[in-house]
Amino acid sequence: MELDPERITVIVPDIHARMDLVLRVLSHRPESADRDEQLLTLLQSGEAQLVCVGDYVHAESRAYGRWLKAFEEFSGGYIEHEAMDAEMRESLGTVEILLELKRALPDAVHLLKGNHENIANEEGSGNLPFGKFAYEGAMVAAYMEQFYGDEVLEAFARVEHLYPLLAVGPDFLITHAEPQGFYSRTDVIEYRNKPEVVFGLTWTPNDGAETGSVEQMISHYLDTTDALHFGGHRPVRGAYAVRAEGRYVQLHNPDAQIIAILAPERPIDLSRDVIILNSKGDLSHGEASGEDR
Ligand SMILES: [Mn+2]
Repeated sequence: MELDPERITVIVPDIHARMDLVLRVLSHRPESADRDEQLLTLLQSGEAQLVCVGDYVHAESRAYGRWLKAFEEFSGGYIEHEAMDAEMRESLGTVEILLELKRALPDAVHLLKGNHENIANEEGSGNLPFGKFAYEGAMVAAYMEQFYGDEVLEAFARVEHLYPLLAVGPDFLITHAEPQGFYSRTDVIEYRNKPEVVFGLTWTPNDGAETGSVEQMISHYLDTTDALHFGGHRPVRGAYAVRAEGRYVQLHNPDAQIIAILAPERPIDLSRDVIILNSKGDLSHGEASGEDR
């Protein structure tokens, strides 16, 4: 997906069913804008564009206790389903907000695919079944089948398969995960027939990328060598972490609300452009910690 080089770009990492994060982003007033307006207004006027890096569903560790209760409900065939209802309200509510935005502002809102965009919990097409705190993938697929039916489940899955994998800006790239290898323009455009491209841009663990993959991606897609590649996927402790010799920027801190705002024709400066909207503790800006948890 080619981004508009003349708009402000707002990058939102892994949302994981945090509806409040989406609302806070939309009401944020970017300092780099020409006018003091909320992002939503700037999206409507065509001055800004929003890129979400994927992973819209599944509350993470903040809902650990609820996942354990929901697993008991799942094991009992959802005769009781209070905990899972709460989880699904947040997950489906987040996707509903994002898709309403996409439908209203198709040129200004871009939703990339993450590894959690796999409602059917399938293995194949670059997807793997998901389970971290419980059997989230299986639990969600069963819930969808039982309470919404196959038709809704299949339609939801079709939308997920259509989410793009890569956004190309003037001096930056955005994917869900660090590129595991190098994927050419043709590979990415033909990703629906190339599961290895889907997998390689959504699942890469820390230290799982081939040496030089980010640098190759940047030099293939962009004219400038002074560019960065942004992604989410693996949690970081500070505001962001850098890998791949400083070229790959990881934004996802599950305990905070962190975005990046890149203005056109202004060199990227992470200490200024990574914005902490909200955090529980005192996050030192720019502290890098690429540790997985
Ligand atoms: Mn992910």
